[in-house]
Amino acid sequence: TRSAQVAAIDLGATSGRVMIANISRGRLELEQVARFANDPVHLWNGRRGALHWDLPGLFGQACAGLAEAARRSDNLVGIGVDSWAVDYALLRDGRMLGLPHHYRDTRTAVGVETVHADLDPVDLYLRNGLQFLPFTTLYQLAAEKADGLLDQADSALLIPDLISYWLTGNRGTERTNASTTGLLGVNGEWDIALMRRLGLPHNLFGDLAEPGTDRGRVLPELSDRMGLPGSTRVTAVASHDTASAVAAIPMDADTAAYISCGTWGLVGVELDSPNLTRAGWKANFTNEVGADGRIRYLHNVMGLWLLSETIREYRRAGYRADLGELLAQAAEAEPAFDVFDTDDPRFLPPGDMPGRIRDWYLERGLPAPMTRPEMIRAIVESLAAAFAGSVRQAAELTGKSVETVHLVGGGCQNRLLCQLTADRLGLPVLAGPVEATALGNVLITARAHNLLDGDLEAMRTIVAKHFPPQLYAPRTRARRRTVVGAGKAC
Ligand code: LRH
Repeated sequence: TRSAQVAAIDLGATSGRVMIANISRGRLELEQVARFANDPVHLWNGRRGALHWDLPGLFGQACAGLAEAARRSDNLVGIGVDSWAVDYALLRDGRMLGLPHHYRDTRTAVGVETVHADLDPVDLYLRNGLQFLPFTTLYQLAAEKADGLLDQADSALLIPDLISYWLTGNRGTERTNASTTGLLGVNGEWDIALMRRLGLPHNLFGDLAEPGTDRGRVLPELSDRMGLPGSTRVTAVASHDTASAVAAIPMDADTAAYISCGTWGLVGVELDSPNLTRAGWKANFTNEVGADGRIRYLHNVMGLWLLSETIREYRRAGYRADLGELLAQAAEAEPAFDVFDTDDPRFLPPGDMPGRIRDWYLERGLPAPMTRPEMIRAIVESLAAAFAGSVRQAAELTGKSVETVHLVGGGCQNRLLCQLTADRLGLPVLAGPVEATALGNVLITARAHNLLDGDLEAMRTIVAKHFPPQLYAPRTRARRRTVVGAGKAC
């Protein structure tokens, strides 16, 4: 049989990329055809400034990437789109109303206040199963309502659905990403009663679609401009980037925990059904929907954001800060500092990260990292400690025996982070693939086009074969072979 290609548009909060996968007879090759920065824009709105995503710019870059993908392939059959979760565009009559807000914009504080005034956070958790994040879509919509913006909209699209809509003219809301809005019940369907209770329109997002659903052909005027075959179709993949990443982790879900580490570090395990316990709520663990109906039971750890914002601040201050060099120096530095709490909400918005981290120590009367290598070491140590802590909690909260930890995404290239995580857990860390998200994306499109078949496990076997992970053995002396959960269920 002739080989075929599928393309992935994978938009991360720091950068976006377009990848093509060449698939023939069970073989899978992945090639990056475009990579571009995702630089948010700060716009004055008449009353205050707000942080937005430059969606038209990202769409332009994605289209340029697709044009390159078309040049490099001879049988491009499908395209899938994934991105970071929770954010959305408001539309009226099919037209976008202003640029989507960035989830790190601070306007959501109002939304949190109004929602929690009406609904006890525990009740909300029992309804939607989500950890508390101040930027979950429902808080953003509540803030939007307070601003009077919701009245103008007749629909909303999550970011990957918006890109798919601009490509095809067809709308839909894909389920894995919808599960991050806070508006899906734990039964996986829209919670209309919750929307009514919060005074939100109940038909904003429209019908839910499963990963693998066809979104139709690329609009002829676009496919002509990009040089795509007229037959190229768009598939709704597991469009939440983390859902795509988890789909492509070459793990045995019964005995593994995972860390999907990019801008965020998403740390948890895969379950067959939601796990709703008071302990899980307290530990801020979430139940997000994964590919093939799996549940991503995980906690959001701050992730590489702490490093990238620190480097950005150093450069802003005029230092030539190179992350590779600093990491090498950090690996040599003595771990002379306590770890700091990476979950502290002060680290969420963009800004002077080294200053905020230093404040965290000084407020507690603790010695603070002062030099740049010390700061990088403290960040990586603290991330590794947070990763290890969340893996342990995931095991405890679900009763799973965790024997290995898979670390995928950009973070798997950070050797110090992988090693320190293994050391802190006393468990082997299996690092890679770095492009797990794009892989999960192309796998679902390929399956929708019958280029491969089988369940999630079969897809993970393909990943394991073509992208064998790198082992980081724990250097700790007292090795425990597993991290065993208590098996408590309430
Ligand atoms: C990672 C991610 C994560 C969400 C956050 C908004 O990119 O999608 O899963 O919690 O961004």
